[in-house]
Amino acid sequence: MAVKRDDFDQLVKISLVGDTGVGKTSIGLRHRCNIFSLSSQSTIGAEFYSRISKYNDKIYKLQIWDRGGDDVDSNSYISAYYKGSDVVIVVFSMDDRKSFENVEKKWLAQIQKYLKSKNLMLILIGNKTDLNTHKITQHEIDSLKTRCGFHHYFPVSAITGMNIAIIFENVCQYIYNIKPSIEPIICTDKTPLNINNNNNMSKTNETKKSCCVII
Ligand SMILES: Nc1nc2c(ncn2[C@@H]2O[C@H](COP(=O)(O)OP(=O)(O)O)[C@@H](O)[C@H]2O)c(=O)[nH]1
Ligand SMILES: [Mg+2]
Repeated sequence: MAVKRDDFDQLVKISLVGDTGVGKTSIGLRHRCNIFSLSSQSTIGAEFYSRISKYNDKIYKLQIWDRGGDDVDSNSYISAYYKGSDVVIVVFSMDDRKSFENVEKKWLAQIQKYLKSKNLMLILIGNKTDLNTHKITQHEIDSLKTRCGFHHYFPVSAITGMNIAIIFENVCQYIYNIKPSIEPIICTDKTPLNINNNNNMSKTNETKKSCCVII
């Protein structure tokens, strides 16, 4: 069935977080365009893209936010980034131990501070599984998942595309089963914009109508 871009039942905000370099932007690119680009550039501020997904009889507009500036710790930036999130995906890299340690130490601590939603879906992703320099054991991942209450863990690779589509299918399934009615995110044109313009995130009619980016 052909679905019009703005014809959907629910808007679902998904926030990607994790240390710089773990592959958040590459995962987004793989999901959005099914490509991998070696020339990925650092994300400045925050960007989002939208994808329409269908699950059973429902059509979801997934709005995926990709955060740059991990070192920006202004309360207003962080709080605006998380605001209204239905799902948070925390990414670490299989070849970077520090990025794994920061899942709990930095990212979960931040999520707990800024997001109070009781229905929040938390997903843990270990990216770069295509490399054979894994620095984290499955036991450590399982124990982190249980300890921190992640709903799912997915080993993925933005290079091969492994497991990336399935993550978003799981999101739709969760929303369908657990959250029958999510309030749409209301953004007005007064929301401050500060976006890098290396993709279609500039302030076009489309973004004015749909949503915003913060810094
Ligand atoms: N081997 C491998 N490299 C990856 C993968 N995903 C991203 N990268 C590389 O990791 C670097 C950082 O990726 P990027 O998406 O910009 O990370 P971000 O800072 O978290 O957005 C880039 O050089 C990517 O080419 C992956 O699945 N496998
Ligand atoms: Mg990035």
